[in-house]
Amino acid sequence: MPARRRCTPTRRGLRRRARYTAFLARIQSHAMLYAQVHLTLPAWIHDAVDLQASYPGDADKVALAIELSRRNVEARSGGPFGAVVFGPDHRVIAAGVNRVVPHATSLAHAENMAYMLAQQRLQNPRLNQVLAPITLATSSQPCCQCYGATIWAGIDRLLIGARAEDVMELTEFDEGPLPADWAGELERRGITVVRDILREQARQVLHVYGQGGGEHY
Ligand code: AZG
Ligand code: ZN
Repeated sequence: MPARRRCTPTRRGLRRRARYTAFLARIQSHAMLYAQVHLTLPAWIHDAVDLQASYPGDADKVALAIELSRRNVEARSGGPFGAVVFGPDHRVIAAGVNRVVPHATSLAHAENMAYMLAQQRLQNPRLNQVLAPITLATSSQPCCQCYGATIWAGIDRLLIGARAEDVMELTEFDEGPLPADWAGELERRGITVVRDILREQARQVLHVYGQGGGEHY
């Protein structure tokens, strides 16, 4: 293959650099006041989630959350986490995957995405004021941020695949501090917690992400 020649920048290159410099100057001077946030799931989510399907068992529900985490890694559309909100008929109300890096938003964890989208669909910040019981299935134990969100989202059951220690063993994510009796605190607020559902499958996705040198933050 012929060696690439270093050449002087083209006019197009210079224009692009000038636009980038102007963009940096604008954000550095805080000239733009942002007044809205737009968060999305990746386009593949429509192939992965069937709103008509029923997921009757706890393992069926967590299996879907793990499958979303796997696809998110495969598609490089975010971190190795998936979560799904289910209604009393065992059908999906909303799904979420981690979108932190694509959206430059530390709040965009899988569980938070699923809660926000379910709240928009039901038009209520407390999901179980509309339908009950509401279940959240998550591929990994909620981090400290999503733990807080779980208290106020209005769910009745929390189904968990991998543990926080699995996340921190297999990847470089920091899951943050939780109350020593975090599960008891949820139970006292009426949220049933079931852990270690398909834990090995959930760990496998974390392992693949950790080995692949995927981004963490
Ligand atoms: C995370 N932990 C969970 N459970 N979910 C996410 O989306 C995360 N992102 N970083 N740690
Ligand atoms: Zn989280």
